[in-house]
Amino acid sequence: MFIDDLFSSSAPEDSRESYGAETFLFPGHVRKHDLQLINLIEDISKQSPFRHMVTPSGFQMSVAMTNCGDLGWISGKHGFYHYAKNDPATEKPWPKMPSLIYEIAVSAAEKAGFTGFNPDSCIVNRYKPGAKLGLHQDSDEVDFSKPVVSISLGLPGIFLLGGCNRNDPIEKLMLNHGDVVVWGGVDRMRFHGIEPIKEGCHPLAGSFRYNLSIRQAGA
Ligand code: MD3
Ligand code: FE
Repeated sequence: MFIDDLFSSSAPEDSRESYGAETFLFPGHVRKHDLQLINLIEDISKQSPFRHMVTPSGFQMSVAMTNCGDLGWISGKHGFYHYAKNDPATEKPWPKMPSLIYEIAVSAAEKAGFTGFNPDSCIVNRYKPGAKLGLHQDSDEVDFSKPVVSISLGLPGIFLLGGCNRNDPIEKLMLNHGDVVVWGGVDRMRFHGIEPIKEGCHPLAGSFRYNLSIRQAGA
């Protein structure tokens, strides 16, 4: 199969919205793989279950998380965030990154102008209504020249997109089922978060929002 088949829109002109110099939203671009992606999340969570990480201040995050790929993002003792080869819950390697997720990420990164992306990690976030993600930067990866690709599934979420300083103005944008976002370059260190998810029922995902964020975490 051609990589392009894995990431295309039904829109005549590939729709791509810019939210910064190197921030791109591809609305609904993976909707055609939605059932497969939901099934992959189910497989992953059977091997490495969803859990609530602990923040440095000792609180449990409302978002449930797991990972796939060679490296997984975890919080260790005292909420020390880092990437690890093994899932501490199973003491085994994380589930392999499914090729569909890998190919979507590489293809999306290319469409956003990022070549040479070789992701080794995918964080799987699961939000139930009321769950949120506070404003933060992603800074635990080794090489910040590599982009992050995000895939949203299930219930919609209001994404908070700030700038590289915590006090910069924040733009709100809705992330819907099947949306893909790519960030990199000058936008890689932007603060971002997710507002509390509203109640709802999605035909495939039930009362959850899922987000896959695909990264090159190692060297
Ligand atoms: C903006 N997850 O897990 S990735 C995360 O919807 C996280 O669950 C979001 O933020 C979610 O850390 C979606 C969003 C993301 C990732 C990297 C970025 C946004 C970014 C880097 C720079 C700017
Ligand atoms: Fe993040």
